[in-house]
Amino acid sequence: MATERTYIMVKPDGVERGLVGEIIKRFENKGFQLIALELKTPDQEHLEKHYADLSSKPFFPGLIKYMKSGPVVAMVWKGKGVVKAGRVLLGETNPLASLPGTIRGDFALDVGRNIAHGSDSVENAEKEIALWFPKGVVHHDRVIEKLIYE
Ligand code: DAT
Ligand code: MG
Repeated sequence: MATERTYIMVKPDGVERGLVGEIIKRFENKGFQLIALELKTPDQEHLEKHYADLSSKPFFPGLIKYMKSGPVVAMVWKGKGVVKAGRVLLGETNPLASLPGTIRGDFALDVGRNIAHGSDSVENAEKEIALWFPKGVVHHDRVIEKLIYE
């Protein structure tokens, strides 16, 4: 059974625009398993930890302000190749460079309002999951597993 996990987050603009269901639907349709989900209002310190690798970037203060502007939907998804596949479902960082059919390609225009986050490596995914879900995730063996994996 696939054990790879990724951290996916609908950002405040995605929540405000009512795109939570749309984003969840795309991960469900693909066959990935939802193993954690919570609506959260992270504080400055938490967001600075999440985006620590970008702290020297000029857009960092604006990024943190935007991420604090409303609730986010924090999720963990599990499945074969889910980290890379999650990034493919999301599209490019810059929505204008994202193909139609991707989340950012279909629903966003500006890099600073790109609707959703997805971990960029297995290692970072595990770090982000530990940060956002310190109490852990749900462990459940789906009955449909053999219809999704050969
Ligand atoms: P991604 O979210 O695709 O992993 P990233 O980790 O490089 O991209 O950056 C995190 C977020 O920071 C990104 O989703 C939007 C914002 N961001 C990145 N580059 C930016 C830029 N040049 N101007 C404004 N915001 C930017
Ligand atoms: Mg990133």
